[in-house]
Amino acid sequence: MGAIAAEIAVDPGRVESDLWALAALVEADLPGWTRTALGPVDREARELVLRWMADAGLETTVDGAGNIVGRLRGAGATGRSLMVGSHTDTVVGGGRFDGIVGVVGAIEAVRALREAGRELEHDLVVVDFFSEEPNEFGLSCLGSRAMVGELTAEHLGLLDDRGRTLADALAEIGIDASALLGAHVDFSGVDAFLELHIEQGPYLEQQGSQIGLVESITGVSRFRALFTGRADHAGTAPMGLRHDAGCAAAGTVLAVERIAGEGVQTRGTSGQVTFTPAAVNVVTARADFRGEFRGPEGEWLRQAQEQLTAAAQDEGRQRGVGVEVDWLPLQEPAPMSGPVLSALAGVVDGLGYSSSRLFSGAEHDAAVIARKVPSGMIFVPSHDGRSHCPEEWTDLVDVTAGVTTLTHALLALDQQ
Ligand code: HGY
Ligand code: MN
Ligand code: MN
Repeated sequence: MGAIAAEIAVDPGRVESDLWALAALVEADLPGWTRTALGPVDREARELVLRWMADAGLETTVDGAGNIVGRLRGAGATGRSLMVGSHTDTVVGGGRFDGIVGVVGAIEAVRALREAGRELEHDLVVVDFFSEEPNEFGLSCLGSRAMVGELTAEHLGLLDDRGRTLADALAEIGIDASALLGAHVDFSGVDAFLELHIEQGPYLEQQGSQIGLVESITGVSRFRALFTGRADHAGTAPMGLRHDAGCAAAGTVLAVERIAGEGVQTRGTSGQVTFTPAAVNVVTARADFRGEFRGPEGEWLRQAQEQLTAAAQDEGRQRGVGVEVDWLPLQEPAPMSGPVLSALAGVVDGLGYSSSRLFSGAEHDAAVIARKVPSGMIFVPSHDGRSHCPEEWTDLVDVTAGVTTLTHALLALDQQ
């Protein structure tokens, strides 16, 4: 590590202790390290983050969208600020690092700067974004979207598989829908946003790089497909007379895979598949599943939507099965800020870390905030490229390198 890091000491012990404290707050009846945003233990984890922020000297609030926001006043009376943060909610069966590294790292950066007596000119705003992972309504980055003013009453009317609206689900955890819609922030005073995050892929480990500098973040297009057929006896209903919703859904799931396989750096995934009745000797009357496409080009994502919708309708037509495909608003690919990327590259070189530039196939709050503020992401390697699973792992030495980079990047951006 280079000389410039010597005077500011990020404490690996504190970082590790915080990571494991959050890892202990999980839904015990679910696999991996599960802490879903609308789940039972998220509230306890968020109380812990609030306390860490306050102990680090941040003025804390929770905004109308459930985002935890900590502010450290800067020395300059400029009213300008730098924003940094990530999320602490997980997918079901997730790991201990996705998002969490970015929140723990941001708080540790504040501690390290204060202990070194380094005061920024800018205010420093640390955010634990609410509900970054897709919820049962298929909507991800809920807190950051609310912050940039992208959420609408239409989003609040989205239904989960139980017929509950998003507004109802939020009310159950004390988030008022109108407060959510009013949580948008005036970003005109924010000069840059940084997010530290695990790569969640294999590239950095393959390259032997300690730090990843993200050039752009994937676009995402999610949908819910519903197939309505007819229940029949599995033994007596002739194959040619069936209206098998399950087969129509299965054909569409394979179409997701086929369409995504035809693109460049594109991905397609189907999940949450439900057959009703779930009986081995009854022809499936109703089937539904959620799916998504990802890619670096918005135009490809729009074409994939059209292709998939057509494929689903064709699967339905072949079987006399009704088809509905509902698309969520497309999340456009997000280029990171060139000047922020250059500043990050200078910091990494100054610290003596090896680094690679890369595209992020994972979505992040930074993709949303980047629509308002020059943004950058710092990645640290994921062991075996695994994430969204219990095997998710990043060595503490790599997490510490990421937090050190984040800390010095804030200093560098403060001086720009
Ligand atoms: O799905 C993602 O890429 C992110 O983890 N929400
Ligand atoms: Mn994730
Ligand atoms: Mn994440």
